[in-house]
Amino acid sequence: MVSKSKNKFEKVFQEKYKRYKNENKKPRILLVGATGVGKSSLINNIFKENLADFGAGMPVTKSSTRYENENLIIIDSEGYEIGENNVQSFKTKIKEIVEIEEVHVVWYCIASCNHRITEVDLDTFKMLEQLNKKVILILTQSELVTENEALFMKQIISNELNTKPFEMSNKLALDSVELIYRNLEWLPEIVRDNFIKKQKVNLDLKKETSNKKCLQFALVSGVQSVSIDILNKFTEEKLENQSPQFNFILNISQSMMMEKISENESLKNITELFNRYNLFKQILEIYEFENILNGKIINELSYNSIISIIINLLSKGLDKILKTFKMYIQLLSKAAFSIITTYISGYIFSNILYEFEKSFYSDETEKPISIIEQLENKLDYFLEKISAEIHPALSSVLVNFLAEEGGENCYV
Ligand SMILES: Nc1nc2c(ncn2[C@@H]2O[C@H](COP(=O)(O)OP(=O)(O)OP(=O)(O)O)[C@@H](O)[C@H]2O)c(=O)[nH]1
Ligand SMILES: [Mg+2]
Repeated sequence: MVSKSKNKFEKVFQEKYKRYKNENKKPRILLVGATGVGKSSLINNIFKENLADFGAGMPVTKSSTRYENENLIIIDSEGYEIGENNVQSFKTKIKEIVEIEEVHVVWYCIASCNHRITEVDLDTFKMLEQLNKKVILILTQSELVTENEALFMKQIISNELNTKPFEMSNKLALDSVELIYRNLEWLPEIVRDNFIKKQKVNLDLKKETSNKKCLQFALVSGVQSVSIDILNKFTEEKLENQSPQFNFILNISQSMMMEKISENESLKNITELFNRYNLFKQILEIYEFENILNGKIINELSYNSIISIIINLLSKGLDKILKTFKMYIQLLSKAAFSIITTYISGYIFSNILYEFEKSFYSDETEKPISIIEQLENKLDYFLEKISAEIHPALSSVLVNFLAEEGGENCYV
């Protein structure tokens, strides 16, 4: 009896803890502004997801709804009617929300085409700042006003509210990239990865983040490769006694065409393969690539066929680029070799996803799948481009690594 209730307690505890832990990593954004200024549209533009896709919202207060998906929490507050004298009641409603819900940033929306800031906006914005909230002012519907009108609005805002507004339009071409950076600056570190992952307007940021991961994993690879050499000396016998798991991993690695694995190097290659597998997994997550594959646009092609095209591209790319780096490889240690291969495969992978998504989220009619074909056709051009980017970054990793290893004499 006791143990039954203990189990139940544990189960409930685990569930709650898991929820708490996940929730902790979700950016919490509060939308504020008059009705019809474009709060909901903004969410759709930045995250390429409708609030309705988040599922049924839950009320936070009578006048606000909390939408939550696996990575993000949006609190949508009811807009006020422009022209009505509602300063106090609106302020009170917004205050109630931030007292209940710990929001990370407020996206305060004002429509450019209203040509003025209302008293409600002025007062509510100031109140939020006084409550120590991070408030980002977004001028929506900017394409509906002339350049001069927009300038005028921005001037009023910087005079009255002492903040730099971000201009948005239906097409979103304006300040969306800067808006993303401002959010990152203000969001707590623990939720930043989820924000980078969910936003769909600054793909360069995804590339930057993936690149950092490539460096991290490349260095791990280098260190692993050195320690495995030492480990090998002591465990040679055990290695020859191959377990089923061992063979299984060997098979996967061979079918992934990452590298030809020679028998005596297999342990090192397996740790490296795991490392690389984890790197790929994280890059996929940064780009939220599975969403695309499961999405509406690609249905003619299956998940598997796209993955196999990517892997094919990746292995061709790796072969080709490694030839460029042959000089490094001959000169440097095994550790450096692991660094180079891990880094380059991650980098190519990230670039493939980057090109793919760029076409996916752009308004051009070009189908993403044709991008993959183009990449295959223009492989040389594509790889040259990447090669040029890899060179400086990789040199700096190698220099750091070798300096730590005391291997300066490898430079010759
Ligand atoms: N031209 C233009 N229209 C926009 C823009 N943003 C939103 N709209 C349109 O404005 C209308 C209202 O947009 P919503 O996103 O529903 O506005 P909201 O602030 O969420 O409105 P409420 O939830 O009712 O308070 C819709 O018809 C949108 O299509 C924009 O940047 N440019
Ligand atoms: Mg709305």
